[in-house]
Amino acid sequence: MSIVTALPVAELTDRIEEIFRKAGLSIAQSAAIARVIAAGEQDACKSHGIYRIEGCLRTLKAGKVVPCAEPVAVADGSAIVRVDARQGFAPLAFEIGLPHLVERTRALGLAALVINDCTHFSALWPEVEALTERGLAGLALCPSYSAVAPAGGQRPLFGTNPMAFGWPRPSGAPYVFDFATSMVARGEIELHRRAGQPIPEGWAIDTEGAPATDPERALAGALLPFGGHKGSAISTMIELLGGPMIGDFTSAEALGVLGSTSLLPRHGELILAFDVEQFARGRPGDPLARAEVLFDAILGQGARLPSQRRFAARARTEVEGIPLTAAELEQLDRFARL
Ligand code: NDP
Ligand code: PYC
Repeated sequence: MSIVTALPVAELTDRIEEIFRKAGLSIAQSAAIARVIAAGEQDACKSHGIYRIEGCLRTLKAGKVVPCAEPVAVADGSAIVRVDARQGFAPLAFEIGLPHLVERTRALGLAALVINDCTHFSALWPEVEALTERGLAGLALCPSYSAVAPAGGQRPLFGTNPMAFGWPRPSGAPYVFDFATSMVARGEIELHRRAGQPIPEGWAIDTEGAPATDPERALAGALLPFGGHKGSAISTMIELLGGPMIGDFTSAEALGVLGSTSLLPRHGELILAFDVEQFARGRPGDPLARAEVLFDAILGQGARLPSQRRFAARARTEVEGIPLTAAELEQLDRFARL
């Protein structure tokens, strides 16, 4: 990858926001989207950085997402906060629901944010990190659209169904993991296709059920769940909690409504938040201090914590700017001219 320039985070964020403003999104929608896409680039998460702009614009052009949607939050004093995204993109809906979720969690110890009718295209760590920044633990999940075969099956059924978890730490970066429940995110396979590179065996199968290393054949066939039947079951759980339980689409239903895998799907998202101190109240030991013992033990074996790579990239890009190739810069310029 030949890097030609490094853009300051704020400049990249402004450029992305401008692209979405020009495409007809409201200021609030554009700004929220720009923040998550720039954050993806800042953390060197290429499968959910500026690469995603094209899919968002395509989905917009196809009329599958409402550009100026104004999400509405309903917090009725219960543990469940609901945000109707009104068929807009997810980032603004989350930002609107977040203060309510935090307030409910501090009041009750445990609360949930249900987002309905949103197009979610980004990584999930921004959601759980927003909670850890406020001293809470969090779990976020959402279906997507059918792209992954169940373990033992051969046809797409589950989405790539991501799940992220965050735990606040007394100092420094939180403990966060965030992954698709397929072997990799579909975006990763799309990036291989774009680069003309094969994918490792074990990520996907072709339409005949044979191992696929050609990204084109993999995308036409099915991705595989991570961890065999275990990943398959976790993915099923995400379908259930992030679909029927919150009155929203399963991945199969989302694909049925969308009718194409070239656009971004509309579905729901579930975010659970935990006030760790309240859960541990009356029990021996400080839960956050005890967690540090666990993290130290992981690191003590020479293993790394999830998100360490991301946080290192974040620290680096804050100082050096976000490295972009000539092709990426050209793409940003092209989108700005649309
Ligand atoms: P990866 O497999 O790249 O990474 C998964 C997680 O594992 C990250 O937290 C990563 O940390 C961590 N990790 C990787 N290697 C190690 C290691 N050796 N030791 C410890 N931890 C490690 O992610 P995926 O391809 O599965 O997913 C990428 C993104 O795609 C996610 O952000 C996900 O939310 C997003 N996605 C979004 C969807 C949507 O519908 N919106 C659908 C599917 C995926 P680190 O980042 O530091 O390497
Ligand atoms: O990379 O699998 C993926 C994905 C689906 C929706 C957003 N990202």
